[in-house]
Amino acid sequence: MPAALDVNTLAQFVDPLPIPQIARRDGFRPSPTDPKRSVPFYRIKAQAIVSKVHRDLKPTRFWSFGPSAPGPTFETRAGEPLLVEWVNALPKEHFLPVDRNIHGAESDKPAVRTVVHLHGAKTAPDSDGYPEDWIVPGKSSLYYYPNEQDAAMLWYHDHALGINRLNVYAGLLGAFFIRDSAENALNLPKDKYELPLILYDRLLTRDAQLLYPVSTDPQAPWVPEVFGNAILVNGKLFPYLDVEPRKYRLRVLNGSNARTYHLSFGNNVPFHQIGTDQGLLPAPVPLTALEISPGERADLVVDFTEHRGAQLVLKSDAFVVMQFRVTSAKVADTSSLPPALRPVPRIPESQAAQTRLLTLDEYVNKAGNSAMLLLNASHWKEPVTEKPVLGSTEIWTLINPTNDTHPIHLHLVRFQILDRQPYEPWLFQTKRQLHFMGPPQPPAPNEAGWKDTVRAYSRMVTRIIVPFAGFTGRYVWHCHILEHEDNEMMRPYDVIAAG
Ligand SMILES: [Cu+2]
Repeated sequence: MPAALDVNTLAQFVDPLPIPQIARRDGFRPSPTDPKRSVPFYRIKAQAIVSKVHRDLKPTRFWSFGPSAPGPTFETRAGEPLLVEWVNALPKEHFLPVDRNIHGAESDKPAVRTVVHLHGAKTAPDSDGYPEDWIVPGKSSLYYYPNEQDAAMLWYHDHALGINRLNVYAGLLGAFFIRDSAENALNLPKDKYELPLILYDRLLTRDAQLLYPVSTDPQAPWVPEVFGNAILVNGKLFPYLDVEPRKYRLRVLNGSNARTYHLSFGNNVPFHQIGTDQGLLPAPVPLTALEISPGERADLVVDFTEHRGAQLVLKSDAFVVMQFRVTSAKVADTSSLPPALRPVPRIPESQAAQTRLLTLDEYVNKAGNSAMLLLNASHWKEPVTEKPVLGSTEIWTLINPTNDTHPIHLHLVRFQILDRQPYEPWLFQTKRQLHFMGPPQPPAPNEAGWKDTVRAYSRMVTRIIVPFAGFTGRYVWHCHILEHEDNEMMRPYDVIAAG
């Protein structure tokens, strides 16, 4: 493998934080559900680009949606549908190592395939980016997004079976905001005071190219997780941002393959979390540190008023992420941080029509290394076993005997976390008995909103309550550690019509 870059040799805070441009409409098209109505139409091309991640590095090759990675940010409003033609304009060869042992990426499949999933969207199955609905270079898919859901930060990314981890690592992702009047009425910081912070770590070589590692076994190149040496924010390494001494709204997305961030400004600088994956929390939650796993989003309000003239560094564990330079000018901040945001009524457990026990399983090879992960001990190709009824509510009990946290994502739906409880894995594995080792722990206040991705912690039972609403048809649920998802911690599920 080529040598990795020593990022500590680079100057920090020499590049301004880039803000992805807003996606531009390419006209209007008839609505597929109501041809008398015309809806905004976008054409977005997945293509190869080069981009400088740092002032002192050579340009890096990426694949992106449009001319930059991350791709353009969609801005839309609840109830305002739109159409996107996702075009595969990628080269014919992959520049990252495709593992032909992985399901769906066998040697009879084209190396370059893409399909786009809008994470967090309530979308019909034929526009949800089913992993087998990939297209090859030269083809495109027209997807319809009704946006009939609360204001939230969603994100779009590649979801192609067996190579999703490579395509997202290459840069195929971007942000998608839905706004609504309830959010507008809160007078939160907006326009230039509201910024996406799209985080992903990448392994960079000394000549600043993406390195996707492989195992030492050429027969099985898959690695169980990829962690980078460089944390990029909106595509830059160690960026800075000039801010005014006032409130800012930061929309954080963890778009990493495997890394969980623990973000803080150091010195216990307080901030508030006002929203989670699927929109606003009931009330702002004061924090000094934020844990965020792949796939999750956090809506933060940071008040720089008390830091006039200071420089604050955002860190994650030992990593420097970015710098905020607070100007010393006096400014008038007319935005608010209201004490109440949006009601999130807790769903009573009695509402659940069914409870499913679902295991998160890891399998090791003879050398003791991780070789594969499954959901409920089932491969992707096995018959569908989860068939919730449209309009019903279910409890999904996620049993995690592994040593990893798995961020579990369900397509189509939003859910609430009921609790997490430590249990004894061996008893469950041998006798299928759930023996708890401690009391159930309710979700932290900053998780007590609508979620679409939940951290299932090691040796814990994590319970979520899920109303299945929107559409019938085939969707997927999976771990959002992309190496796990590809091999093959992902399962189809069917939403079925009430009998
Ligand atoms: Cu996982």
